[in-house]
This record gives sequence, C-alpha cells and structure tokens, in this order.
Amino acid sequence: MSAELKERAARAALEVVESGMRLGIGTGSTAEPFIRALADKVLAGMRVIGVPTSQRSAKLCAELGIPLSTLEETPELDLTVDGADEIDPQLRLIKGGGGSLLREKIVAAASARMVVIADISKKVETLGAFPLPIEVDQFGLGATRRAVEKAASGLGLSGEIVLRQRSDKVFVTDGGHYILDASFGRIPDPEGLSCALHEIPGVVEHGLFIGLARQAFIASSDGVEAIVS
Ligand code: ABF
Repeated sequence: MSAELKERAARAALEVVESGMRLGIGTGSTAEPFIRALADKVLAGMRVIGVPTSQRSAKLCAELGIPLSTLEETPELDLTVDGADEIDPQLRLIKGGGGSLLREKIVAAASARMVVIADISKKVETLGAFPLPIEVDQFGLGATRRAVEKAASGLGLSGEIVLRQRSDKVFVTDGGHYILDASFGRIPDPEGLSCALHEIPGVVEHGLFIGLARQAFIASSDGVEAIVS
C-alpha cells in the first residue's frame, strides 16, 4: 500500500514541474518514484536540469537520463521536490532518516519553492516521534553529544542520543560527517531547538526543516491531500 501511496504523491508533485525549471531532486523512497516519473517526462521532451541531494539520487537520475547540474553551476533553483520523515500542520519537517539532510537542506534553501511528497504515515500533529537526525563533525563527538544533551535539557527535552550505525559500522554522510539520532519525543518548540542546536560548534546541521516547505502532497487511501503553508 505504501509504495502505491508514495507513487501517487510523487505524481501529484510532478504536476507542478514546468519545462525549463531548475530542480532540486530529493532522496528517499518517495523521491525515487518522482525521479522515475520525471525521467519519463524528460524522455517526452520536458526540459529540466536537476541538482540531486545525494549520490544515490544522482546515480538514479544519470541512469534515467535526467540532465544534472550542481549548485556551483546552478546556484538558484526554481523548485525542490523531496520526501520527509515527519510533516506537521505548519509544514515544518523532520528529515534526515536517509542520511542526506545537509545536502537536502542546502538544496532546499537554494530553491524558490520546496514541495514535500509523502504518504499519510508522515503526517503528525507535533514533530518528534521520529528521532531527530543531527549531523555532527567527527572531531569532538563526545563534547558535541554532551552539548546537544544540555541544549535539549534547557528546552525541557531529554532522550536517547545514538550515533548512527549502518551494517555494524558508524554511518558517515556524503559530506564525511556522523549523525546523532536524538529521540527527544514531542518537540513543542522546533524553532527554539533549531536555534539551540545551531549554537553548538560541532553541529553541522540538523533535520528540522523550518520555513522551507511551501507545499506538500500527502497520499492516503482517500486520495492526495495538497497542503500549502
Ligand atoms: C529524504 O526522504 C530524507 O530526508 C528522509 O529521511 C526520507 C524519508 O522519506 P521516504 O519515506 O520517502 O524515504 O528526503
């Protein structure tokens, strides 16, 4: 069911893509059907140029014939389409479950508009059930983890903070960083937590996307809900 819902959300987002657009192209299991559907449009003559948010998406776009660029060559994008791990009613997001949050946020911030695609399981009233990914420099990890705990505690948040592993090895992002997954539970003040985390020198970026998403297509068995912030 979920794969079909992801496909529906992806196709709904494709309707807002126009020929000539400079696109940020997201990462994840919902971004993938968007990439495949976009490739069909390119084959049918749609002219787009894409900046992918991960090596994984770049590989798929190249295989499918979507013309690619970089933010060095194309620093201003018209639209980014990407998935999310959680979406609240104000279209604040938790992203980064796939480990690409830094590039995803850089690309989203370089875009005039960000559209989020997801199935209904991502829709929440309050962010935080999904552990918040926090991208940190490898240097000083212990001190950074402690600073994250203190910053969260200052906002009344606590919970397990785990260094992400993948197949028994510490996970390293495309940018060469580590990820701490912080299970704070409900985050009533995402803006406050975002600011507090950005004060910590060892924190490179975090998975709270605030004020970036302007529209979301959320698919459920009842159809596709379009939300505009
Ligand atoms: C990506 O999409 C990540 O930010 C996020 O972790 C992932 C989750 O979405 P999906 O369920 O589509 O894989 O952009």
